Amino acid sequence: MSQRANKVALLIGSDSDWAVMETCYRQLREFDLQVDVQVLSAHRSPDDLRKYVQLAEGSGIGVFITGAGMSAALPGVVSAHTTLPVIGVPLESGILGGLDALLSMVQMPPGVPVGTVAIGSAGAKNAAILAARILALSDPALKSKLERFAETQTQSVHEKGKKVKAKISKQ
Ligand code: RP5
Repeated sequence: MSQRANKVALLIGSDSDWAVMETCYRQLREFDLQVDVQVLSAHRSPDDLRKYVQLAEGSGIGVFITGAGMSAALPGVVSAHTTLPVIGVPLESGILGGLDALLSMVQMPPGVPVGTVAIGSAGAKNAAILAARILALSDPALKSKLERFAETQTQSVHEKGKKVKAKISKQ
């Protein structure tokens, strides 16, 4: 029998992707999620990638987050080898500023979905929150953490509003 699917596989195409994807890792850990980080490339280590994805479900992975730049085949290839949800984070790498990776991830053919988020660190953070929301469907404690996260975020907007009003009142 396979384990409960409550872990996140965080895959990056190269170590050069980690500087941005560390944001994703930190956000996942803030939700106390178990994260398996792997450098696996669709183009440079295709056999290793396929083997990892095929074994992942049996090892308790519930969702994949994949960050890659340039032609960014990583999330599409992962999605081709699994029925688990796959989130793609397009990364800036090279002269096209991440637009290349964005289009590669978002333009998947019908039948092989990749949920694509924004380019760079905003996308990396949202990928973590989206993965947590997916896992929270079967984890009430994680859902409570997401609710607290949203409340804290709302509170920070209130504080920003107060700061702007204070600046205006001094003018
Ligand atoms: C992609 O190529 C990786 O995801 C990375 O964003 C980009 C460049 O890789 P390196 O040349 O830095 O290893 O496969």
